[in-house]
Amino acid sequence: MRSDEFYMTRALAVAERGRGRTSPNPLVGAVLVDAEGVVVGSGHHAIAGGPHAEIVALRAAGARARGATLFCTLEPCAHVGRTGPCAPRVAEAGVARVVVAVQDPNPLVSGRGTALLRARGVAVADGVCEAEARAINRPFFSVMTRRRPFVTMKVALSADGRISEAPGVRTSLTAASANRFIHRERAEIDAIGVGSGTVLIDDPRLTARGAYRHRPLVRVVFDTRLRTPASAKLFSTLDAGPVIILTTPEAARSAPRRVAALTRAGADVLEVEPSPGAVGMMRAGDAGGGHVDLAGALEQLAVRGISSLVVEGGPDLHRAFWDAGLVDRVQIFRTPRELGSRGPTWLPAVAAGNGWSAARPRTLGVDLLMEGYVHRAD
Ligand code: AOF
Ligand code: ZN
Repeated sequence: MRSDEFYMTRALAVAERGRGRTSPNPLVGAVLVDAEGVVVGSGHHAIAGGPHAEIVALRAAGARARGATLFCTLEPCAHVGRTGPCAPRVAEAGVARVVVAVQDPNPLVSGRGTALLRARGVAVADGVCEAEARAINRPFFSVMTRRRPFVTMKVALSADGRISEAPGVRTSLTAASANRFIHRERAEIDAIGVGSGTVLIDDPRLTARGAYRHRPLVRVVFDTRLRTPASAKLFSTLDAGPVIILTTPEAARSAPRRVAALTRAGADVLEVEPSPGAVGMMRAGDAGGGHVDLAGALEQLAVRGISSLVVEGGPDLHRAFWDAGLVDRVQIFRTPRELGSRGPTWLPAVAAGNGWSAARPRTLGVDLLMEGYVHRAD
């Protein structure tokens, strides 16, 4: 038999087969290995609500599970949800030892799965490849421990650090290769967010094109002033996924006809009550209309099953998310084009790399992707 890390790495690769299909549930992989080190069964969680990875692996192994070691990228569950619980099934199958990468952050499980296994006489080791196991499930951990989606802030910048030719002018910067990458990512995330300014200027569809997407993609407009027009392209692509307009109770009260028009167009208009002392108020600028409490908005999105959100802009929305400390990952697409001094710049400190760690840049055709995680204590 090889090292625990060797088989766990394999289980992590197996878990990846579910990518894009399991949300809001986690990616999970399981591998059963006999005393000689032969893999006798493996399985992954293929779709939310479907059988858990451990059960798929146990079924594949049949009687050969007896005396085997189970490598599991997430602690086996101990609760009855849509399926489960898995931990008793693992014990009943005669598995001798269970190696777990990371404890399940789900409060229904968290520690109970491994405790149950130990109580039934199964040897348990945990923390094997823990960092990797957390990394494949950042959205799931985010929702379970912080009750909000994992947030990526994405932007395209010109060589001279501008976001457009001039304020309010639609400017597309990235070339074909980066665009393919962006659409592949869109195929995996749960939701895309933009400010109402971006809808007015760009009229984007915010769909995943040229990449297979398994589920509807939720499009979210942060719209304090209810400026989104009912004629927006977002509403002609409702078959790609629902559109949520996040606004304030105040704006909804003062513009009932706009709410009605947006609802008729197919929007789900969601009023976010500003919580006392809320962080992440998005200012509506000089036109008035109050604030959207971003933290409260994210909580509402999590309740709707959204575990990952990519915030595409514009700069006011980016600034509000950043200042509220609600960004987890930064993605900057650097393009070779120069836009000149009429073009607005983007959060200068973030563009300079403050507050986050950029990994080695990745080349995507003529463009460069700088991506990294935000420094945070939690
Ligand atoms: C999964 N797949 O392979 C494992 C999970 O909604 P349920 O009943 O499927 O339960 C989901 C919970 O089960 C999930 O939050 C996690 O805590 C635990 N483990 N879930 O979807 C799996 N092993
Ligand atoms: Zn389970």
